[in-house]
Parts: sequence; C-alpha cells; structure tokens
Amino acid sequence: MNMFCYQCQEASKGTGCTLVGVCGKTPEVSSLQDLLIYQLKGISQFSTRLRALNIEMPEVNKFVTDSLFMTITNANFDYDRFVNKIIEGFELRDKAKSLLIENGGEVPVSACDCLTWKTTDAKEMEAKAATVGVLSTENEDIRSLRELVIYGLKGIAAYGEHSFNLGYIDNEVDAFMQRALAATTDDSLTGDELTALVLETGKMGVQVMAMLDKANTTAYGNPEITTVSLGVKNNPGILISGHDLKDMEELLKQTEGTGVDVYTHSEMLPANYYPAFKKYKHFVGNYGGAWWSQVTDFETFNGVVLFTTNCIVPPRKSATYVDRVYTTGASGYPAFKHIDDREGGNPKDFSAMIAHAKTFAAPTEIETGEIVGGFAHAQVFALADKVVDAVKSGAIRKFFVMAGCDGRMKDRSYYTEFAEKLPTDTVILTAGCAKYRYNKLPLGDIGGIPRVLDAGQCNDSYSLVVIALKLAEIFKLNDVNELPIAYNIAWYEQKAVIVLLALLSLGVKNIHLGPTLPAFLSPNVAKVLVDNFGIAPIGSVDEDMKLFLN
Ligand code: FSO
Ligand code: SF4
Repeated sequence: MNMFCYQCQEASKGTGCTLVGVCGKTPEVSSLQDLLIYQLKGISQFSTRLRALNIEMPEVNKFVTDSLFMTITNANFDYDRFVNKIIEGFELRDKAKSLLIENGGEVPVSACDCLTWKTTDAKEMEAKAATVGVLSTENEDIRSLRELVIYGLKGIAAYGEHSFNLGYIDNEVDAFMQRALAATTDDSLTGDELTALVLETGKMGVQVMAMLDKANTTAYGNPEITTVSLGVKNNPGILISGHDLKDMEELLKQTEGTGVDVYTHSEMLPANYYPAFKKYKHFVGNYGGAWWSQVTDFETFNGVVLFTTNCIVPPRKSATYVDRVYTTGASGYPAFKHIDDREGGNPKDFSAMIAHAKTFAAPTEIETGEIVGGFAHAQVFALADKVVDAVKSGAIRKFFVMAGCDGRMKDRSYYTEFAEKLPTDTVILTAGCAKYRYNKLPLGDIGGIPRVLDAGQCNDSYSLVVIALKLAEIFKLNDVNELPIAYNIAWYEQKAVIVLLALLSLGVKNIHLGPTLPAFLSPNVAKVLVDNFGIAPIGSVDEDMKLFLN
C-alpha cells in the first residue's frame, strides 16, 4: 500500500485508493495531505485553549481553512505547496503554544504528537505521514465518524474561504472547526459523542452556507432568471472554472476593454445569473460541461483557463493546453502557473494571464443554444404565487431535489435517465455541477416554470433548503418532510458531504444518495444514517421512480 484515501465517490474499488489516486493524486502528495490534516489537529488543540482565554488568532483561522480546502479532492496536486504549508503550520503551532504559555494557559496533554513533532525535511514528512493517516485510527466505526467530521469540515472550509474573500468571517464557525479537529484526536470520545459531532458539523454547514449566500448576494445582487449562451464569439477568451466569485469579479474588471472575452466552465456557470456580472458585455456565457469534461473542453477552447478552486483533472500526456492553464487560491497543479493571493487589500493581478490570453485564437464552438438558470431563493420567492398555484392545482405533482456533483463514472448516466423519465408534472430543483447530467435536455416547462430550476453552485443548495422551508410555511406544515419534495442527490467530493450533513441537521429525511454510498461509511455508521435519517443508495431508475412517485 502506497497511500490510503477514501474521501471521494471515486475511491478505488469503492473502498479506497491505495496505489495512486483515481483523481490523479500521487502517494507523495497524499502523504503530505495526511500530515497537514494531522498538523491541523495539533494547532487546533492550542487555538481552542487560547479561545477559552478569549484569545483569537486570525492567522490560525485562515491557515486551518486554507489547509483543509487544499486537501479537498482534486483541488491541489502541488507537492511543494504542501511542503511549504506544513512548514508554515509548524511555526504557527509553536507560536500558538508560546502564546498559550505566556497567558497562563494549560498546555494540552495528549498522546498525539501533533502537538510537538516537527521537521522541515520533505522526506521525513512523507515518512511521518505513513503513521498518522486515516488508517491510524484502528476501530473502523470511530475512523468512519472521525473522517465524516473531517470531510464535512473540508466542505465548510471551502465555503468559509469564499466568504472570507468577500469580507465575511464567522468566528463561531472557526471555533467549531478547530474544536472538532481537536476532538478527532480524543480517544475518550464514544461513537455516540462523535455522531453528535457529525450532526453539529452539519449545523455549522448550514451556518457557513448562509454566510456565503449573504456574502455573494450582498456583493453581486440576487441571482435572477437568466438565459446563458452556450456558443462562442470571435475574440480570444478566458475560461474561468471553480466557485470563487471574488476571483470572477476581479477577472471581469481586469479584462474589460482588453478585447478578451470571459466564459464560465462547470461550477462557475451560475456567475452568469448575478446582476453585478451580467452587466459586462465581454462576459459571453458558458463553455462546455461539468468539471471532468475539461480534458476535451480545454483543448477546443483554445485560450487561457483559470481554476479558482477544484476540480482539476491532471492533463493527459497528449494535452495541448497545459501551458495556458492558471490556478489561484487553494487550487494548484505543478505544471500550471499559479496566481498569488491578494495582498494588502489589493486585487489579484491577472495582467500576465490576460496578456497571455490575447495571443490565442477565439474558442472553437462545440455547441450552440442556451440554458436558463438563476432560481436561487429570492427569484423563486418572486415566483412563489405561481409555484404555489401550480402545486395546488396539481400542475406540479412533485419536486425532485437533484443537487450535488457530477463525476466521470459511467453509472452517472442514471441521473440523465432519471431526469428524462420523470413525469412532465414534476420539477427538478438543482444546484452544483450535478446539473450537467440534464440541464441541456429539452424538459420543457409547466405553465412558464422551467422543469429544471437551477439555484446555482453546490453551496446554493442552501437556497433549495430556504425554498423548502418557505413552502412548508406557506402550506402550513410543521415538517419539511411533509412537502411533495423528494431528494435524489449525487455526490463526488467533500463539499457534497457538508451539503448532505447540512440537510440532515435540518431534519430532511429519506435522501437517496448516489451513485454509490461513501466508502468512508463503515457498515455500522451507514446503519445509523439509514435507521435515523432514512438515507438510501440509489437503485435502478425505474425502481426509484416508482418508489419516489408513490
Ligand atoms: Fe462540482 Fe467539483 Fe461544486 Fe464539487 S465542480 S464537484 S461538490 O467541486 O464543488 O459541485
Ligand atoms: Fe482516491 Fe478520491 Fe482520495 Fe483521490 S480523493 S485519492 S480519487 S479517494
């Protein structure tokens, strides 16, 4: 075994990647990620004690968030960035420890040498990681619960980072993240206590998604119904992927008037729905499909690509686009160029990338037509009367929440088939890149309400919850589960884990999860989720359709 990772849906053989990651993560990078997480558990023990003394270390909060985000599936493949991050972490940990001692705090006593171990040697880091990774927790149920918490925290970190970039910080969320990380080293915690921590993680997931929703809509306005073009124009282009809207804002400002057009890829598609971005004439529309289609989309795009977050697919040997791809923020890939973070309140500097973009031909058109989106909570509330009337009259029989992620495995065609076979009196509520399985199908509308209502990015699943709660209020129901809404959710990486935990913490029951259940759920932990929340794996399209419609 060279490594062990089972954090995403594509975990090898449905159990875990042991030789190399299916995502392309090397054993060396996997080791450094394990060590970074281990280190966070040490730092968090000090910062949690400092907090009890009313001492907040904003640099620790930032470090923990960045580090967790960097370890999300296919966000960052850059060995050197992880080595540097770990070295920075040792310094931060020791600073937190000194501060604790100076302030009369009690230094934690723990069997975890994450409180003391350090090195600046990359090979020693790799060797150490072999003893502190996921499998170092022997009991498979405790391991499962600890990892469920950690993967949820990774999702919280991603959304927290986007909020931070827009000036929104919630110290309660930071405090929770660090307390929870520290708790994963506490051998005295029982399965029940860890299960409670999992649910608390979900609650914090709701809180962080609400914060990000506020940050995005305050800065850029409420998403509104928008027709997004899928074709191309004649100028050279920049294709922006990922989730960070602050990056989007700065890119649009810096490209205005340069003769370079901007297109979205994958999860950046919902940027098209924001009033503040729609005003830019050189913001053309969306190019291509979900994250995994980048291997062909980037070829035909011809121009420069910017990753603001995951999901990066390591380019094939034959790829011609490698030297025109840039990463920024938590994302990284050794062969791509990286754009540094903001410093001193200044925007990121995209000038070199824009100059580079000007040297390329316009994108090759791969499709034409349009898609419609922008159905986040404010827009749906504006249509509430119409929606409620359609439900009351029976024109809409049921809603299907089909949020989450797309992935490259063949069995994901389930979601396309499911959308196609849904009766015409049903509406799909979606968010996240899962939508690419059906957002270009001609599914029509119900009295002017499109049958696929796209709220936005995976974090905008929050909008779907707000919509569900509003409908429950309108229909005077005490329980969201009484609504005619079924949940058939697709997952891939850890942001989907926090979306799932957030839904559970809000009391949503009977969620179907696919295309497979997470490898990190031990049979006992899976049973707890099945017994208490009615979580179920997907079956065949026809069986599931019958089940959902009855
Ligand atoms: Fe998709 Fe990737 Fe948004 Fe994820 S692009 S898979 S859940 O990163 O974050 O939906
Ligand atoms: Fe495997 Fe997923 Fe981990 Fe990558 S992130 S190594 S594909 S389990």
